[in-house]
Amino acid sequence: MAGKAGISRMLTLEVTRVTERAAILSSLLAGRGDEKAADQAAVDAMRTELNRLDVDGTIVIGEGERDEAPMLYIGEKVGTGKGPKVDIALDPLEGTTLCAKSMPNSLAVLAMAEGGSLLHAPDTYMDKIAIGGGYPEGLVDLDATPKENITALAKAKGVDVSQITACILDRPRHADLIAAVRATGARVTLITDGDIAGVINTTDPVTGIDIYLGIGGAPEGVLAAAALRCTGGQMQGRLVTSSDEQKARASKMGVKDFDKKYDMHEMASGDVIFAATGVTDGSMLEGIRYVRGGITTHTVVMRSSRGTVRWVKALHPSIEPFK
Ligand code: VTB
Repeated sequence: MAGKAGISRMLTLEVTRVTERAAILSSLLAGRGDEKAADQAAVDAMRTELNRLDVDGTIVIGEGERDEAPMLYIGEKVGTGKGPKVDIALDPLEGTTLCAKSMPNSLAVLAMAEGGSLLHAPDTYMDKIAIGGGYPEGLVDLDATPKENITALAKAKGVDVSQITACILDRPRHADLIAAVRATGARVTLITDGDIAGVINTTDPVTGIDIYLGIGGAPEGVLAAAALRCTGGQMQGRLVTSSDEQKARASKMGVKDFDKKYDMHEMASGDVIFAATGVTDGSMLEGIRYVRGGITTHTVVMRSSRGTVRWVKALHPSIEPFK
């Protein structure tokens, strides 16, 4: 049955299967110190599964541009071609280093949306700000100072600033940002990688994260926006293009205004399905477990048109895919 906005809800389960397979196959390489191999396993699995789906899919956020990524490159057609036209954004293994080192929070991630509804983001950086649901629209803003944002958030949450936790990628480029947030009295949780999870964490009170701030990958920004479209919350992003070469990449993707501040609704519009399966254990999801009788996966899959968030725990009796 096609939903009002045109993307079948039946695809929710199909998309789950795709991230499950990518997570299982990359988990075989978790903790073995080889990022490339772990990533490749996820890419291969994701591509194989995507090509079994009855969709006319185009990769809009993928492993890179055609000349640098042999598989799941931007513009690659996937699926049998028989179904609806869909845009696909993916990160087969978000946090390759985390997986290779068997550290928490590596995920297999995919978003599928009606054709033409995901921002074609270049492989550059993006400055991001995100908060969870239930706050007045426009409460925080990418152009406001950390102090303004944190103070407004504490007031709206009804707590002292010292009770606010900001999640930031631990990078030298964020030294001033981290200092400014700490100077407000708020707490900073630093992450080494994985800012898709960092953004999504703002939507889940158990994580203790109230706000995500800072510069990470632009593709990861679009994937996070797709997730927030489903869960509720607010996010803004702005591309960071520091060289002519990066500007040229952005232009090639159709970006006209390099300084544009994108709202999450502009990064992911229309009907969106988002799925993430844990590879290693994380703040949101359990990682892959090898148990008696098979392999367990833990996936969150959500759909924007209704705002349904499903947590899917699956037992796969064998590593072989079901034909
Ligand atoms: C983030 C993070 C990723 O890249 O987007 C980050 O979410 C940004 O790039 O997991 P730098 O590492 O250059 O700061 C990752 O760490 C890796 O894709």
